[in-house]
Amino acid sequence: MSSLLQRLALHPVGTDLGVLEETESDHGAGTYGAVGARSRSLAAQLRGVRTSLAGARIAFLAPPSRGYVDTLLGILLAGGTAVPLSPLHTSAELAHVIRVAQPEVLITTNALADKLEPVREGLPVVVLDRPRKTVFAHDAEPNDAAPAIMLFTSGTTGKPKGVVLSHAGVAATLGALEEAWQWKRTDRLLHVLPLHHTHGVVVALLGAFWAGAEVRFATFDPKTVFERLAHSTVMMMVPPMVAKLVEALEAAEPAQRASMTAALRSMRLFTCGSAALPASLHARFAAATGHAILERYGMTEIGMALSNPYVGERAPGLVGTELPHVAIDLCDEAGKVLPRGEPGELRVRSPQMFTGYFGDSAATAAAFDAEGRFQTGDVGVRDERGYVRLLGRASSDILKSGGYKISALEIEEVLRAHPDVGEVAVIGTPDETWGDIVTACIVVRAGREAPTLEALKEFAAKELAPYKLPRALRVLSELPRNAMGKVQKQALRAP
Ligand code: MLC
Ligand code: AMP
Repeated sequence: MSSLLQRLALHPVGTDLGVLEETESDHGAGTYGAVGARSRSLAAQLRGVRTSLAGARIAFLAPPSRGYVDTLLGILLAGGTAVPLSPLHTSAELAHVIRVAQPEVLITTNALADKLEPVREGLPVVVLDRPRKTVFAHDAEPNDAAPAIMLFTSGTTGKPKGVVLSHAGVAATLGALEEAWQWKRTDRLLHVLPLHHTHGVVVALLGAFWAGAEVRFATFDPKTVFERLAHSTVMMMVPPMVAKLVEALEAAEPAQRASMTAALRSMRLFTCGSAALPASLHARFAAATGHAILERYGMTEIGMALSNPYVGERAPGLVGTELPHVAIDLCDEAGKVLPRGEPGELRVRSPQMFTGYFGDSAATAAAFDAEGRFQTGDVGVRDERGYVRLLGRASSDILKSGGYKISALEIEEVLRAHPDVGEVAVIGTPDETWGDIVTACIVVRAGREAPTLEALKEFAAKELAPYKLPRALRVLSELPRNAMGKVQKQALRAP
């Protein structure tokens, strides 16, 4: 059995509860034992659908819930590769993931079954809340090298690619974070992140399970968060969440504010990552709550790489130093390691490293340099203590908005089909709260009128998840191009 499964299966059966849904408070059905039993029953059923699941991808669409957790763990126990799908995604996006991942089976809930129907392509669908035939089977024995999870993240080349993480890779991430952040079985995680990206799935959810801690899901909104924090010890955020919590605190009347901050007394750790947390926001959060946020840096492909210390200075605007067993060089374009203080690209070696982009060995090979280091495309600089400050990304085609990585090219491809759009370039306009604001720069098609932002959004919403839609529109007479005809995005981004 892989070290990941051994660790997840270790928790005593009666350990209080794996997972609570937003509306639930009954603990009985949520012990690790109960989650384990339901996962094993699902795993057995999956092996009834297809005898050998070793290496098979199993895609699943479920809201943050026990059903999600049972399914994720069930797939891992059955020896399959879990491919989480997002309820935020359109049919076109789900179809893309299914086309790339080539799953053998789909799993969903009654409520979401209709969403999968148009994209299921004749694949068998297991519906979680319908009665199932129990099939007896032994646990499969995935080893450490076996693929565990496939997560989709945008490449510079357009549509998202499937990042494959092995059991060993995931276990390395969870082990490093347990050590660095002092995860304990007594922790209670308030989980507010989406469950189709590494932050929500690996760092937060599996991070808690690795420690045998409790997880409570909630939809992110400040009111709910302050209510739930009173029962929590750990919360993980992306920068816009920090901004919204700070705004809510600063806007509250003194008495109300006192009760909001009193709710934070049980908290031992707030972390933030996935996008840059402005130093000013770090300071405002600390002033309003007394908590210094621990900012860390990672990437789907490499896992978690840099972190501010749990004990020691959590420096605003910096992402800290290497997590255990991670090695990072700051390099020039040729891969030469630069002296401390000079900005360079972060290149990474890590036991957490992904095993490849599924079905795309050329992209996998291109992601590593001649020394075998993963090229992140992120540029940073180290201070005298070794803490890294991130300065931006090498590519203008990769945006980070709301903590989501977004491919400008994927949005351009969709907008180009709008009848009023002649040419289009999508850029990120810097914003304190959102990181990048997705901005469509268009040249109107000859003989047509300029579309409104709303019209473009409505058009694009048929193909793209809400978080990828343009939030700003600039209508230009032409796009700046170089002699080769390539659009100069840096020129468009200049104020
Ligand atoms: C929302 N709004 C935005 C926006 N999203 N404005 C600009 N840019 C955006 N991206 C604004 C709009 O005004 C919108 O109104 C209003 O907010 C409410 O929209 P919403 O859709 O209800 O927002 P909300 O659901 O609250 O979403 C915010 C969020 C979400 C922070 C909860 O973005 C989120 O969950 N982000 C997490 C992403 C994540 O997990 N990334 C991890 C990747 S892994 P209107 O009128 O426009 O609708 C990774 C590796 C690592 O990166 O290191 O972790
Ligand atoms: P993803 O492809 O969704 O895994 O996103 C990974 C990217 O998120 C990294 O390459 C960085 O650009 C960005 N990122 C993650 N954490 C931070 C952080 N703390 N500060 C700035 N950028 C970050």
